Amino acid sequence: MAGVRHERRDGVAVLTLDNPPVNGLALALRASIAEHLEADLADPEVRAIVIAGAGRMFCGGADMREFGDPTYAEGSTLPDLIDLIESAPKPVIAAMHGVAAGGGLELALGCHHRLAAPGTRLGQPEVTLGIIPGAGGTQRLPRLIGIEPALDIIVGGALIPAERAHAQGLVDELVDGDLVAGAVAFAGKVAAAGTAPRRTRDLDDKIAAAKPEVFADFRKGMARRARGLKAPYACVDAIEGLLTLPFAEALARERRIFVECLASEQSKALRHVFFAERQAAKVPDVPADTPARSIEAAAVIGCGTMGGGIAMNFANAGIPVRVIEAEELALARGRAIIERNYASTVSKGRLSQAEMDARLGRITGSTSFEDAGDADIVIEAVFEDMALKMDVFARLDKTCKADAVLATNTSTLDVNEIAAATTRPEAVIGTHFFSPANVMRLMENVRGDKTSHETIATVMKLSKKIGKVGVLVGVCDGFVGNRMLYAYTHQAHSLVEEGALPQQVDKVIYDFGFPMGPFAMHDMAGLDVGWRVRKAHGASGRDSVHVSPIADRICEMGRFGQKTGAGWYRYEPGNRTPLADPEIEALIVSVSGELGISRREIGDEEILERCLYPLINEGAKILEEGIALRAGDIDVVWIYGYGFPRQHGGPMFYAERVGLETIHDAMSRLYDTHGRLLQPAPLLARLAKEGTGFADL
Ligand code: 3H9
Repeated sequence: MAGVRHERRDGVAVLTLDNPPVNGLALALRASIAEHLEADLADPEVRAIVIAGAGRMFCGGADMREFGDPTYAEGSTLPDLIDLIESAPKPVIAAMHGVAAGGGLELALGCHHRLAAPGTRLGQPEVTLGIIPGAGGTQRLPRLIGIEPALDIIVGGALIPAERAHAQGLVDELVDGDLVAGAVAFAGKVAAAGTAPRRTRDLDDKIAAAKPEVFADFRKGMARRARGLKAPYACVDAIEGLLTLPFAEALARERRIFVECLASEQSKALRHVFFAERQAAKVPDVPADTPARSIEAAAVIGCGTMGGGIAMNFANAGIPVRVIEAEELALARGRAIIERNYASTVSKGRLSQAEMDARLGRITGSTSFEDAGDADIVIEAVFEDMALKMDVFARLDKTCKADAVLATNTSTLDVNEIAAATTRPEAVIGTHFFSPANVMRLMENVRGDKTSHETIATVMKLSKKIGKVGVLVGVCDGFVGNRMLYAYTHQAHSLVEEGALPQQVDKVIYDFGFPMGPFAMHDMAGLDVGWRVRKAHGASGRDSVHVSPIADRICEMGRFGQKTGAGWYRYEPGNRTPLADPEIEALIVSVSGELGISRREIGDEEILERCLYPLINEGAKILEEGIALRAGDIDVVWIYGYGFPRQHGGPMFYAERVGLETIHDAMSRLYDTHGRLLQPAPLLARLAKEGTGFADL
């Protein structure tokens, strides 16, 4: 039961928040804090109060599990509790460790002083959940640190280290060693000084000189980052109340905006993503206590763009990694790319030179497979060719230590076939990274028929350790992500054959919230990749996702996208902006003619449906086949691997918002007109009929 642990030390009451896993401020915890606080304030033996957190952290904010409750915003609220703390006549001190986030930080802002253990991370991440700080954060944080730094924290949503928070004036002191003992001593001193409590709501020195234009300027600067999102603007609106309204009114306005955001579709979607991401880490038949191997050293086979990016992930996480290439020249080329990547981060001020050197120092190269022998995990990232991969795995089988994990970065090939090249298929797993592998957060971990629980547990744990979001999927052509991508891009190509132009399709998808449309994406990734996949499938006719006559013709012209300066679009030298190309438009019209299609006007709504519904339909098949464990896993794959707009919650969540019946009806119509590839998934048909959803499965 959520509650407060209460003790008394040297006349100082210590209230320790205790509500695992993150001391979320649930109703029961709020009530318990208020009850103890009132008793301590009434007790003449108590000189001061310290609020601390049990377990791993001070407090992760409001208990989001309560947000679904329609009565959440009513009754005894966190703002009421914080007002009680701030109004207290005795000093109240927050002693923070681990994390102080959201409502947790707001609780601390209401205290009269804030202490933190070094390394504590603090912030207002509400915006990432589609809401704003709703317990005074927008009014108290700027009073402590100034408007611009507060805008950065509240609108940015990232947690900042206590050291920076200390420099900004958010944290009064950093406490080395025993935090609570330090806080009790601090509280004793403040009480002995007998000065009036320092209430954040009364501070105005950091905001007195602020100019109202600061908000308009900030809004202008955030347009790109906040595209399609409502909460970042709501945050700025709420903070703006600081300069126009008395404290109590500004607080009431903040509350109204918070409640409005909480009820919004965007917030529901973003909260779904938060929980889906955490759920994805759990594999029902591989319990949390499954022994996982510790990864102290890694090796990557292949130092191309993918291999180099994968190696950087290990180096960034402090794990030494050996990169193995067939030739010195390739190794040197790969290393130069890695160095360039790090140097670019340093030049942007996001990494120190010393840290870059340390990371580079963890990456060593070799041209001998034997040098992968002592690695705890080896990730193969060679060319996408089954014979080559099988050869690599057969060699790894001979050279790697007995308990090593042997992973493949294949994006489409059969992991079972690759595993069969070894004598230890239980140690073989897919770890599908997304390009650029040092940036994209998704790791699609592919479980083969014989992959052991220990191997799965090791790789899922590793994903988190190297800052990735790991999702476990099963074997099929393209796994979850690329299989759905085929359905999506095939429709995009069909639309162009039927009458649309690439720039029209791309605009619709961009406006929906993707970072770019399918054609700009192809040009960025390189058209030769898809061309090779299509050739490998050797499909013909129009009844396969692996047929695209226009794309083939563009490749035959030597236009492979950005890297050759032309693809579906043309590019000016040194510029990555896609420009519509009359030559391609003429080619499209001519191929349509060759296919016997009379081109027609295609509306934006049809484009969106034709691109998204078949993608969702494929997701339903994947779910039914058990390739993905949960609909939420598919959402996570598409958000972190393909840029599906987070504010729509991922394709499967979005489908439920649109209505499965609507999607099923549209798919049935498309199937009647366009044939086999668009046949509604049986699961979609069943759920639409039952009126239930993917989340109910
Ligand atoms: C808010 O505060 C609103 C206020 O402004 C106004 C109110 C009036 N509630 O991430 P992890 C669960 S909004 C409930 O793996 P880590 C999570 O689902 C909130 N549950 O740990 C998982 O459960 P399970 C603003 C929560 O150590 C478990 O805890 N706060 C909450 O890597 C472990 O999570 C935020 O936005 C919660 N608030 O990271 C912070 N938070 O084990 C959200 C987590 O069953 N939380 N859980 O899967 C985080 O960013 C990270 O969890 C945190 C710890 C950094 C705290």
